[in-house]
Amino acid sequence: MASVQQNLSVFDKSQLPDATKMHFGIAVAEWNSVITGALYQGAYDTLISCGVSPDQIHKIDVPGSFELTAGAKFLASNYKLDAVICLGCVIQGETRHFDFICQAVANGLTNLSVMSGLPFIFGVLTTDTEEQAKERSGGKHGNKGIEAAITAIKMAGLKSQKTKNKIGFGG
Ligand code: DLZ
Repeated sequence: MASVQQNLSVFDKSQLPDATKMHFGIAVAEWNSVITGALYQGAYDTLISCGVSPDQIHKIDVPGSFELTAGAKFLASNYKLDAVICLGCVIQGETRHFDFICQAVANGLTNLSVMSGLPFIFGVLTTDTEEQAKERSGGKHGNKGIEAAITAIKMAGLKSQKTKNKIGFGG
């Protein structure tokens, strides 16, 4: 329902977990690079504004959104991270590429999250037009890169909460 949707691009830092000791990976797709560059800037600036220092942020570029899963796994395997943010932009074309790419990256990141216990954040725009993508990467609908960074901090915070309270599937 539209009325209950939250625009996380506008956020209250005081409501977020302390991110100052967290480490993040960011995988960025090169396809539609103007859009994904804006998503990256939004995510990076948000992490910095929440007290994360540049050396706690590890970026990798991958050719397209389809490669985000492999890029994210590479980051998680090579750095000690609290969450991995994956940024891409898939624009509907005339062929079924769109469906295959979106499905693959959504499933890939879900599998990585479930298997590893590390949050892998789906910051992929899936739009009909370039205009819609622009509106969501610093336009009238905010910047989904900012939202992906906030989600990463929240999910990483859950992890430390769990560790503190020793909760888990086993009780
Ligand atoms: C091939 C392709 C197409 C048609 N469209 C997009 C797109 O809109 N956004 C995107 O991130 N990547 C696209 N790609 C590239 C694929 O993600 C992938 O890089 C190639 O299929 C090679 O595996």
